[in-house]
Amino acid sequence: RALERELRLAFETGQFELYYQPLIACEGRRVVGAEALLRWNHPERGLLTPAAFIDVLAQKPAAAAVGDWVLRTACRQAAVWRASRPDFRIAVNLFEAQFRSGHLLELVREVLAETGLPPQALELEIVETIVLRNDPLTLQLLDDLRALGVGLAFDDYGTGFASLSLLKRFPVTRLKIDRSFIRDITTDAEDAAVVRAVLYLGRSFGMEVIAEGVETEAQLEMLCRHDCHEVQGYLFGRPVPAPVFAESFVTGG
Ligand code: G
Ligand code: G
Ligand code: MN
Ligand code: NA
Repeated sequence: RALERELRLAFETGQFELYYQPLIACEGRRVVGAEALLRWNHPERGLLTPAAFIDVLAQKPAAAAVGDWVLRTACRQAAVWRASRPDFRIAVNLFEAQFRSGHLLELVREVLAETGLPPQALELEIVETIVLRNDPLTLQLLDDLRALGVGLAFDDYGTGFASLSLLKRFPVTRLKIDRSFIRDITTDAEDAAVVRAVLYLGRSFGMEVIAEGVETEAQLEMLCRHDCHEVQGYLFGRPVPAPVFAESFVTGG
């Protein structure tokens, strides 16, 4: 398809860019890291968010190359920022294609060695479709990644079909509550119940929990009151280019 060829060309000519959004600890309301998020500087259509291309890209073999570039670029950036913020963590989204590439473990090892980033400073975000395949190689790979010491976060948690038993079998270290549950948390009793249940689940399994899409003080207050560990959302900052992020959250501010 046309979009596929365009995506490949875009990657080869450097039209992809990473934006960074702050991750904030409820305790002390400190910036503890960033999530790297892909953007496409399209020559005609301007800046595109993943909504415009990620589903097509994810299905193509090129996703592995793009994902590997995201991982390497984000880790290099994090290594720079850790010079002024020693505890800084970088969260990177993985494509399923990277799990099938056969070199993900080696790549992560190599990127950590090359950047000097300690493994606990890297968190890989996976969506449940990756684990729902129940593929023994994927399970093994997740175990191996975890054994390296990198964090593994379950992204968009609560939106899919991930059964509770998956949490028992996968070495996940963090749950990211999907923003659809956060939006009405202060007015919708059922959403609030879901969020409290995920927080309880996280605690029971020894996992940390981060809430996405936090836009108001009221949402923040409620999440922190229920011992949510971290939050992410427009209340603290939108995804921005690296220099802007550095100015607001690393060297400046
Ligand atoms: O940046 P934005 O909030 O619009 O991201 C939308 C979705 O696109 C996110 O939920 C995320 O899962 C996905 N996404 C963004 N950047 C990347 C990336 O680098 N790799 C993968 N696999 N997904 C990404
Ligand atoms: O990987 P994931 O799909 O979770 O990426 C986070 C997505 O959520 C990105 O597309 C980002 O732009 C979006 N996002 C982050 N914070 C907020 C927020 O406070 N409100 C809304 N509506 N979207 C957000
Ligand atoms: Mn994510
Ligand atoms: Na998400």
